[in-house]
Amino acid sequence: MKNTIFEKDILKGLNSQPKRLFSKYFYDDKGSAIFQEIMQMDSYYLPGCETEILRNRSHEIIDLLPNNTYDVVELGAGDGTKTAIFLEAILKAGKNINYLPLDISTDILEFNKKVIGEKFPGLNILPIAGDYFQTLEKIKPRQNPKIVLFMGSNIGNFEGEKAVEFLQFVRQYLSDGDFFMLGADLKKHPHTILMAYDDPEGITKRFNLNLLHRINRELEGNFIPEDFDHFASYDPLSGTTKSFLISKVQQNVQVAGQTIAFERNEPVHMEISQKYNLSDLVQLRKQAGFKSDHHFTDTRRYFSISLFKY
Ligand code: AVI
Repeated sequence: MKNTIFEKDILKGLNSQPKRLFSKYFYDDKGSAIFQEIMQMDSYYLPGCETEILRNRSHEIIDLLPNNTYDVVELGAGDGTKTAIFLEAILKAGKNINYLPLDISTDILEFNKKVIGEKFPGLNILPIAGDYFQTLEKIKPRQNPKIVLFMGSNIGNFEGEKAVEFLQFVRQYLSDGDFFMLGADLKKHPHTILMAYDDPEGITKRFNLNLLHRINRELEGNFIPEDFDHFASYDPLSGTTKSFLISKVQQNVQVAGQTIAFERNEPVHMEISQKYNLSDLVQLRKQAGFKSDHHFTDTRRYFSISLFKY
């Protein structure tokens, strides 16, 4: 019964009107590899901007941290390569830190521990595998003040109120003297944003279609991925990027023993990637119940690393 929740979510989404699939399921091994390709794309400006801020402004962020000792907790830590820049700066500032990378994937945590461990011998690294709930439960009893990192614009993949609910949820695990550090993508020229999600090489298309391959493999599906196009949109008023797969033909697809009917040109909504103004981030911080905020942007003001105080 390995795929019960996956199966339930996929069938629920495909039986909804409009049809829906969820981007949290993009990241099987193949999907994670395609995401690495996306991170290298010229048009996907996000990692470059975040890296620039970490390189140039980490010292300003660290100046706002009054304690000498911190547990640096990273949600969805991934391979830790960008975080290494922040860790280097915080160690250089003479603070004592422990690094707690949290991630659903044990493989990526092993890699993270190797990369960070080689770069900072002697740093105490405590990887914790599991979903956000399981992993945050484990860090709760620790006595050191915490800086919880949630980087890479991952917040943008929560829909609407879910972003606030997630921050409220994380805040429950924090206490006085703790900080939350958020990497968020900012509203900018719509063409720039659209190019990031609609690359001419078709890498983002492959990223979306990979979920159909995954459904075929894991849920006895018979999707023909070539029968679907990728379509991305950005609404400059709401700041919401949406991606869809579009059925090119009228067709019936089998998934886990069910028949799903698609009209010609019918969209399947796959993902949202929310973009913010600094004022939106202040609003988010207030709604989540944090006391204060500071924002550090790159020179083009494309991206913000925002520090919220508990
Ligand atoms: C992981 N997440 C922040 C990415 C984003 O920008 O929303 C996922 C992604 N989807 C398409 N390209 C990248």
